[in-house]
Amino acid sequence: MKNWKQVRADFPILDRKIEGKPLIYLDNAATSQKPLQVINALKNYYENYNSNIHRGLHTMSEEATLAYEGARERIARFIDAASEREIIFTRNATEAINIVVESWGKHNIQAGDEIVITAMEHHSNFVPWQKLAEDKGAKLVYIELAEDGNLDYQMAERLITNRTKIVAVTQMSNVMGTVVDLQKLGSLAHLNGAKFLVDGAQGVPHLPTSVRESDCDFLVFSLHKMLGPTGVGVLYGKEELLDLMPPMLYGGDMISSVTREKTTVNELPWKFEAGTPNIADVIASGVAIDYLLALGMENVRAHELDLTRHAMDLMLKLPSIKIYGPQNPELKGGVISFNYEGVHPHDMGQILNESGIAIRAGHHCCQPLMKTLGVMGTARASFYIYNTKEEIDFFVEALIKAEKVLNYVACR
Ligand code: 7TS
Repeated sequence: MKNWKQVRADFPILDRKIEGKPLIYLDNAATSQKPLQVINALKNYYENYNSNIHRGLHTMSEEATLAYEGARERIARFIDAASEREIIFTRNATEAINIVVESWGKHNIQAGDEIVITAMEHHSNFVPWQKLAEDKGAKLVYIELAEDGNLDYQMAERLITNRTKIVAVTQMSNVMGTVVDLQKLGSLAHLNGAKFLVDGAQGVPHLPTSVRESDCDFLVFSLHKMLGPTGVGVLYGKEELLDLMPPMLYGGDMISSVTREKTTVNELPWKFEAGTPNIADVIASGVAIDYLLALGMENVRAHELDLTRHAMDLMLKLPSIKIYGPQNPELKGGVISFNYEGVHPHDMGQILNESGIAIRAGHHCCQPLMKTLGVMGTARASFYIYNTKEEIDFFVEALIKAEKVLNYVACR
């Protein structure tokens, strides 16, 4: 058994008060909080060895290069990549998807081809593909949700065909927490000669993830959702694919030699990392990965499942709250989207904030999914390693209180 109370002590922000009440942070799907270890790594870099990487021969530059490349190695290990050459640092998951669209999609998708996504994609794994499809005369095809809130895998079997060039799906819905069967979709993609991209922005921070097990061709995620700083994302790609893809940005650091006549592109992974990268934040991201590795992702998943079971148990007893997506906690991550009948989710968010509870309300960058669900938006609570059952009890009590206030307003 992990000591989760001890974990909490590593997060100074959790001592904060909001509206005079202890902060209960349930907006982890938007971004996670950062432990002292990560905050200190940033401070240590700027206080002790701030320098540019890959170029200086001086001690500090060597230290910074080692720490930066060390973070890459740890990330490769964390997602079970075959080599750190397959790990490209980007600004966030969104930029990583755009690199695939720009550098792989533009050269491999033609008129009449099909791009398969799901009805629950975040705009980041939707808008770039929609634009590419428009530009190329290709077709976007959607795997819809089944009655039970899961993906309709029978439909996936029908939709993924030899016209499909890529299947691009989220590992976990940022709205409903729905966990996707990657092995199933990946093998359908590969059986039909298509590539397989996984948007791991919500999955990688919360679930054990192995790129070799899911056999995905690309995986993208953002470190700020997994204890790291903002400004660092990852594009994982199979080496043989990345090797064939042209760089997206040209300039310093992505070259191996330049003459007036010709530039030779650097090898992987640096050919995709033009210019001075986000050195401090990448180094601190390596520390975030260490933190998660020390906890063990199986334990992280088990803790969140425990919290989700508890929350679903209590919330399903509230008659006027509707919960979207799978109702079985075993099939979802620690993300619960709900609405109180007749109440705008923003009002719900505001009332909860008065009790010190931070949730997100709105469309969660999933407008097409909102349309499918027939709502303008939802209120969303999302959990992470430092949340406790006591916080969930408090949250559900606040929901009950909110219900009374809203009922009173509704009846007047
Ligand atoms: N994909 C998914 C599934 C996401 O949930 C998000 C961010 C992204 C991509 C984009 O990540 P970024 O780091 O590039 O911005 N999701 C959310 C959210 O649910 N609330 O705020 C951000």
